[in-house]
Amino acid sequence: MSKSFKELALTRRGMLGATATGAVLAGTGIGGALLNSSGTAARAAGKINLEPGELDEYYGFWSSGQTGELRILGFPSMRELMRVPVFNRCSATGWGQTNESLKVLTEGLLPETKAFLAANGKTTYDNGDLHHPHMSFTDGTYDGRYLFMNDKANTRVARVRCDVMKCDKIIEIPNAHDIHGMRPQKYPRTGYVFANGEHEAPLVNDGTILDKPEEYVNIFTAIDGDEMKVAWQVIVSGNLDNTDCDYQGKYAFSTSYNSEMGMNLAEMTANEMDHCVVFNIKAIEEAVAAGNFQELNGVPVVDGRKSANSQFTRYIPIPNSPHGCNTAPDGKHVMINGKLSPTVSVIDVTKVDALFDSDADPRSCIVAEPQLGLGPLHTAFDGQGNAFTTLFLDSQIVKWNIDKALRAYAGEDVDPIEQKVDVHYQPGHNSTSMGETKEADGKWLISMNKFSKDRFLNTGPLKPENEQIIDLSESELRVVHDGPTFAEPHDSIIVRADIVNPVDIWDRNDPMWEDARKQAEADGVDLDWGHEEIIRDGNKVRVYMSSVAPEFSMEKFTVQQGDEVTIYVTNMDDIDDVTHGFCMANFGVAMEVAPQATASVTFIAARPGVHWYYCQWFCHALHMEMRGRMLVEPRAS
Ligand code: CUK
Ligand code: CUA
Repeated sequence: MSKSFKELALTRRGMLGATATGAVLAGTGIGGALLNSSGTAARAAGKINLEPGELDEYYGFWSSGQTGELRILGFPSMRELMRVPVFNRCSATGWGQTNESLKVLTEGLLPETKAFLAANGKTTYDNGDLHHPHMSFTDGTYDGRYLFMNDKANTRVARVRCDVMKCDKIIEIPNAHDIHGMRPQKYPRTGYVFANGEHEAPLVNDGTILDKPEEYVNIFTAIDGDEMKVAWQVIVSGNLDNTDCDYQGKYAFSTSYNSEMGMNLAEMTANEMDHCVVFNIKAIEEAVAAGNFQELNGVPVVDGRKSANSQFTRYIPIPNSPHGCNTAPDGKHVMINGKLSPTVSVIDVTKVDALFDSDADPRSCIVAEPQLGLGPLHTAFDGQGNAFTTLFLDSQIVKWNIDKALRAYAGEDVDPIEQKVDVHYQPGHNSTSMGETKEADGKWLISMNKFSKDRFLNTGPLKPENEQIIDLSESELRVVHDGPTFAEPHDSIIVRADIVNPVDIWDRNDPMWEDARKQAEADGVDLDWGHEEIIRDGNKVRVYMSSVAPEFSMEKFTVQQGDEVTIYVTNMDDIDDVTHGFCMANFGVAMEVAPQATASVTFIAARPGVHWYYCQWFCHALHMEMRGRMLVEPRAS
C-alpha cells in the first residue's frame, strides 16, 4: 500500500489539485494578500478571513499559560494549527508517556527534584505555566531554528525545534525560583536565553533559612541556548518580572516590581520607586572566565546585588511596580512599563555605558517617561517610530510616538499620544507582526485580553480569554477581529511565514528516538525495514513493530502477566500527513507516530486476557481495521 503511494510521490496537498496550489501562491509573500478574493480595495495589511485552502502570511506562536503547551496559529486568520505539548501531558501524542518524551521531561531535572517527585510517585511534573514563547535570533531577527519558553510553575525553560515543531530539551534552572520573564539574545545570535526567577528565596533553600525575608535573594540566569545548559547566574536584590535585551549584545534588562522585598501586598507596593536591573553581559562573562564566582549546583554565580556595588548590574529607579520590558526595533530604546504607574519609562541603551563607566545617575539613561493611561503592562512596535502599550485598567491600547515622547521629556510642548482604542477587556501582552525584531513590519497588532465577559456565547462560570486584532495599516485604529482562547495565552510572537520551514516527514536518524535506535541495534532489529520482533530479556519484553497504512506489522503478540513491556512502533509511511497512532486499550497507553518516526512506550502487563491495540490517528479508509491483539497469559499462582 505505502509503496504505491511512494511511487506516486503525491502529497495530500498535491492531491487537492490546482485550487490549493494556486492559493499557496496567492497567500504567501508579503504583498501576496493585498487583494482579496472578492476583489475589494487593498486597504488592509492583509486578509483576516481567508478562503478555503488559502494560507496565512504569518505563523503565530502562542503561549498557553497554565495549560503548559505551545500553540501554533495561522495569523492573521487566527486558525489554530497545532498544539505542541511541552510542560503538560497530552492524550493525543502521548507526551508525558512515551519514552522519548519522558526523556525530555526528566533528563533536565535536578537530582533533588527527581527525589521529591519519586516521593510523590512521579517521574516528572504534570503541569507547567508557559508565559513567554520566543524564537531564536540571528543578527536582530528571527532565524527559524528554535522556540524557547519558560515554565513559571516549576522553574524550567524548554526548547522547541522549529524543523519538527517538537520539544527537544527541558531544563530545570537551579538556585532560581519560578522562571517568569524570558528572552533570547538578539545579537549577534541566540546565544543566551535570559531567564528571570520571579520569586525570591534563600540562596540555598534547604530549610536552614525560613521566615527571614531579609536573607532572600533572586536569581537572573543566562542559558546557553545551543547546549541548553545554564551558562551563569547573577544574584540580585528585589524580585524579577520581565526581561529583554539590546540589539548590541551588551546588556539585558529586567523589571523588578518588589524592590522592597515585601512578603505581602502592602509591603510589595509600598515604595514609589522600584527598578529595572541592567545586566552587563561582558563584565559577567569576564568574571566567570577569570574564575571570580561561587559555584552553586554546578553553575557559576556572581553577586549583582545592589549592596555588592559590582560591575555586573545597575539598578535604575522606575516608578511603581514595573512589569513589561520591551526593546524597540530602532535598536536604541527599551520600554519599561509602569503597571501601577501610568507611565512607560524609556531607556536609551547608548546611555547605559555611562552607568557602568562613571558615577552617572542611574536615571540618566531615561530619555522619556510619557503618561499613557492606567495600568501599562506591555509595549509593542510598528518599526515606524510608534509604540503600542496595553493599558490593563483602562482596557485600552494606546498608540504613541517614541520621538514625540523624547521631545516632550526634553521640555517641548508635544503630546506623544496618537490614539487610544478600546479592547475587551483588560489586556496583558500585545504583539505586532515581527515587532520584537529589527524587521518589525507595522502591519498587525494583537491585543491579548484577560477577560472576554460578554463577547462570546456563555460557557458557564469559566470563560475564555479574548484576543483582538487591530489592522495597523488603517489610519484609525479599530478592532477587526475577536478570538476566544482557552487558558491562558500571556504572550505571542508573530513570525513571517518564510522564516519558518518545518519538514513534512521525520528523518529516520532523528536524535529524538536515539535510545530506541540503540536498543534495536543491541537487539539485532533493523528499524529501517518493516519488522516484527519480540525480544525477551527476563521479565522485560521488547516488541518491535512497524506500521504502514492500514496495518501494523504485528497482528498479535503474547506476553506474561507482570512482564514489563516496551512497544516500539516505527511508521514506515513516508507520505506527509499519514500519521499513525498506537493505543493499547484499557492500559492507558497511547502515542502518535508521525511519518518515518519511531515512538515507544513502556508498561507493566498487569492484566491477563485479550487486549486490543489500535491506531487512534485516522489514517486510511481501513483505519478501523488497523488493530491487533496483545495476549497476556496469566501467571501461574
Ligand atoms: S506576563 Cu502575563 S500579562 Cu507572564 Cu508576560 Cu504580562
Ligand atoms: Cu493508522 Cu489509523
